[in-house]
Amino acid sequence: MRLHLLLLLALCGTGTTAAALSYSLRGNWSICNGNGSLELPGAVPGCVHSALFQQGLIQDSYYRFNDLNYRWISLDNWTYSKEFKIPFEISKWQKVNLILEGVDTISKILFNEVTIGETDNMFNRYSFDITNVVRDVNSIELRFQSAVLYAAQQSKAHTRYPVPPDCPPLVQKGECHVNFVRKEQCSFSWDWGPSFPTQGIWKDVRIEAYNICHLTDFTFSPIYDKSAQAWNLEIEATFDVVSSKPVGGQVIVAIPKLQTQQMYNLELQPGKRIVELFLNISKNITVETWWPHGHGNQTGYNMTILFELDGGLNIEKSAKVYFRTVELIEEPIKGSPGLSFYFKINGFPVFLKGSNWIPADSFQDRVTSELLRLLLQSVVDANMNTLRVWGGGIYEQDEFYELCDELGIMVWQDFMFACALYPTDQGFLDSVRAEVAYQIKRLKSHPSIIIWSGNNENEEALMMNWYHISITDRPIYIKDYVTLYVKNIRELVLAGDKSRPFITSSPTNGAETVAEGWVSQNPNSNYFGDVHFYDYISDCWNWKVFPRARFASEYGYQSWPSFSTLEKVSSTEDWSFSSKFSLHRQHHEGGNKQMLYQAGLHFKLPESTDPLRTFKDTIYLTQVMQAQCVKTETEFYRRSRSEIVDQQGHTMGALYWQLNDIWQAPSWASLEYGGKWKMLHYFAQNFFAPLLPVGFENENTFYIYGVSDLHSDYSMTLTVRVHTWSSLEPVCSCVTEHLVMKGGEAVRLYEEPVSELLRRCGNCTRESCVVSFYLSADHELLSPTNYHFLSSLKEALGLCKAQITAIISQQGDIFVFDLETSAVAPFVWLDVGSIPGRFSDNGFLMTEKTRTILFYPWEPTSKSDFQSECLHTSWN
Ligand code: BMA
Repeated sequence: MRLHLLLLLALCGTGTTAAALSYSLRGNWSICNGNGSLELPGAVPGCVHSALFQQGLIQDSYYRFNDLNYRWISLDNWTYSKEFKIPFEISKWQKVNLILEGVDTISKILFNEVTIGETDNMFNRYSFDITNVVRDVNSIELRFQSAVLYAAQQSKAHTRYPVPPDCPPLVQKGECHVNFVRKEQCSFSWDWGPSFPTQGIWKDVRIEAYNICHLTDFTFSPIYDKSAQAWNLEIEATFDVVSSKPVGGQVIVAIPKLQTQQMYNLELQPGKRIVELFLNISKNITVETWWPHGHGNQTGYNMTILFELDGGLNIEKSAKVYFRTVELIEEPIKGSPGLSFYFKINGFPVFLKGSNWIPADSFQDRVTSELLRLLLQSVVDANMNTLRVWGGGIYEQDEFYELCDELGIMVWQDFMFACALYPTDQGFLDSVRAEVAYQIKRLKSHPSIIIWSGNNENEEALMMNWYHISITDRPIYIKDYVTLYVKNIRELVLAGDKSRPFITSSPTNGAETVAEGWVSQNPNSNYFGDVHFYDYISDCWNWKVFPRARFASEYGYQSWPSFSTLEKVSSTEDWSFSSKFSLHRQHHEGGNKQMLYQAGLHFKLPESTDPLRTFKDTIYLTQVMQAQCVKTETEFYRRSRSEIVDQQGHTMGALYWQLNDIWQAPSWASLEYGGKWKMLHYFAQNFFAPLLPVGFENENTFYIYGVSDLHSDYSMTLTVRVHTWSSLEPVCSCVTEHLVMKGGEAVRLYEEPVSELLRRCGNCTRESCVVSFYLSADHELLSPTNYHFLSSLKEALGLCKAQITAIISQQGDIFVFDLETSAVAPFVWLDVGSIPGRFSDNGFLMTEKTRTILFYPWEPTSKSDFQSECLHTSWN
């Protein structure tokens, strides 16, 4: 048997003492249900659903209607237990703790049959002193209570006034009162996700034993001192000193690459002690800052800290330190009432481009490092620089933030409260306070996190009265709101992390919300803060329907995931748009109808005699519609960055809803469950390009704006082409004089009345022609080729079904698709089913006879794999 024994410290030199021993309790445990009728082995970290599946006792929980079939699992009260021998002499240690990094959620813990504590918050880390109960051979038991039953009890016990919402909308098929339990809020169902309120030990468990003193927490923040023009590092180390006498010694902090080394003397008094160290980095040394993706490098520096304490006790830590500043700028704007809302990174205004992150699976034990890397790599591959970790999910695992640091992804970090009002009785607040303090400590060293935000949409829920609270009762709820997010969460943030801004909610009006007493009359104002915007009725090709806001942190449209993704969790009878399955997986009221309605505004809806063809074409069309809608909206936000129009504008952020999927179902996501790119994600790669020409019409004049996220000005030309739908030869083409694209600006590059453009280009009409355009310099393409439709495609004249062929060849690990088309083709979609990987571009407008597209596989793939898959180049 392999012993999970880890010697935390190297023993070196004479008289050196081991600081601590750690024994992991990961691995195999026993699980049994409430009445003992089911007993099975289960992995830790893990959950009951995964254990049942691994034992073959249930099917894949995501298959067809299993979310309903397996509801019993979360309504039962399960127990996790384990017996183990500690492989070191326990009596030699002064203090022994049981550390649980994450318990999901409500449990009572027995150690050698003695109750040592309880848990009620899956976001907290728990440490229990077991010095007096631990033996050589031990038993541990976590007796869980169903979180669903617990939430119901808590809500019932809250008799003074209701705390809405009680239950999710019926279409979500979820559980009630999730706001009464500190657990992933979307695990009780969401408008894109199933209800799987898991139970289990979802993170690491271990026993730690130590003498003299022990380092329990370690965190740091780089702070730039403007007046001294130098960087400082504030380091905080928390010790549990178990020695009865003070422990003295010294600590040496070193960042070799910055030629920085400092030594401090210490004296630790018995008890819990916090040591604060300030490390000054000489202003004569060049510190390379951390930049978001697309703005510079993500340079980090290795730091070591060595505590040399009395009795030969050495404690060593190492970490990567990144230096960057972040400011949230809220200041008056000329020509517009209200305040700006944008971020400066290292003093440079940055337009935040990206999306919203939700949990990658209902079962966190299935979220592997590979999956995280793949999803986050797809973020930067699509030219994004920001993710908002949305408040209805989880504070992500360490690796998520490490990857964001490494890849240059800025994180807008919500605290985990969403779309609800919350109770504020003392027990609830105590639990939240412990959670928040712990998460700040765990996460604050990450440069990727640029802002903390109190919750998702709760200011709006309150002020727009989503829950029909009578106006006379509202003050009670406002008081609770302020208690939770301002008097508790905000205070903890201010005390624990001075290195980044905090806002109470999203959407919010920022400084205006503060001025109005922490709740604004209209938290979704275009003049302040951020907005969330959804409209499924108006025509999304009309940019005038979108809010000219300071910052759009949520907006989007639904689509269906591809057939190859759905196929894995469905059976033949499910494969139609109106099947019971298609209705079941749609958790947003009217969602399927809305998609067809929006698609129908510009496209003919599929109607093949083959029902499976119709289903696949409908899926495809929902993806076309979603991609085109989010493109129009995002381009509108990007081109609004430098302008004030009708007193509104200076938009400095576009984060669409939502990046990823939790299961295989229709949703707003651009990445399917498992990571496959929807058409929207390919579009995002283009509409988030650092240099982008954006075309649009206003009052029958066609405009092209040039958007630049670059730091300096570049000279280039704009090429504008017009094609008829019926010919691969452009009917006209013009190239502008040299233009200067100003860094960090959106400027008008081109303007022409549509009638003029049509007249100039032969016999064009709105229906027969399409415009495309790109930026280049010295024959080098500097932007994606963008396009503008002059009419709906259902009215397009001369557009015929193109014959497209593909010849596939292999070059190293990459596959080359040489395409040839018989006619102009919009939304050309290459689909290789479930072969993991992505294309260099997809869903594109093909106006040239040939085009080469690359396929980057994510796993070893051979050419023959493609032949067995359907290669699908279609447009209906
Ligand atoms: C907002 C989000 C999510 C939701 C999305 C789509 O409300 O914060 O709660 O999934 O819109 O409806």
